Amino acid sequence: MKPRIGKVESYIHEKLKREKLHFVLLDPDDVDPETAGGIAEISEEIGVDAIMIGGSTGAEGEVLDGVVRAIKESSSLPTILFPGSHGGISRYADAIFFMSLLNSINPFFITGAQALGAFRVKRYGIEPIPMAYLIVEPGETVGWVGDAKPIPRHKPKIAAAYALAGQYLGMRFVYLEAGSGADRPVPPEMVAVVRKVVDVPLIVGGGIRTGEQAGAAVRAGADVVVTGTAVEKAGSVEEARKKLEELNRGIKG
Ligand code: 1GP
Repeated sequence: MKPRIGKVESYIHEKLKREKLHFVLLDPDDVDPETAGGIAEISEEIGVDAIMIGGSTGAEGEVLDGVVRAIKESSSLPTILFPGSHGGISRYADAIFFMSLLNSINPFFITGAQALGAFRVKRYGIEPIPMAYLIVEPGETVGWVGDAKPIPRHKPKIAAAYALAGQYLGMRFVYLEAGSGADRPVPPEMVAVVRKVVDVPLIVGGGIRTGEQAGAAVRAGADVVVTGTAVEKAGSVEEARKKLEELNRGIKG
């Protein structure tokens, strides 16, 4: 039996036929529901493609539900959970990156949290999107919390080997993550080497603050660019809009 591709994953594939995509990540530990709703609304207006919701610390329970609901009320963009563990599941989201942190040294982050969360994803009817998640230096909080052995920035072949292993294990997306708030994004040279090796869509995030950095990721071969901190820290709604426009232009050209 073939795996059933859900609505959100089909939407991503359809859009990728025409353009590169921009996902905005909101961490419920950093933004309140009202701010999250406001950012989601602007995101939709300017042509962002989806909202991801999650974080490594505290993005759980009522706090997570409140942010997901506020986003759903303010925009019609797909909402995709980006969980730090099985705690990061909300019944109000459309989909979940059902991800395995392949370069963790702790089996909890490779298969353990996934097993603990699987029944809840099924019960709530959230669309699972299988994804290989790879932490690149510096890795930031998610690298530390996830017991990752971050891939050295100057070793793109290690990233490519893990990414291909993820694809061969059946994962339908690969995510190269420098860590939220990283002072440098994943090097474009690494993105390019991984792009050459894998066939599944490649997501790149962590430390992308400018349109130029977002454009560099796309030119190197990223299909989806994720931005979070740059927008969350914009300071005001108007600044957030400007920042989102700049990042979106970098990605969509
Ligand atoms: C983190 O890749 C995302 O998981 C986004 O990172 O917050 O640095 O944009 P930033």
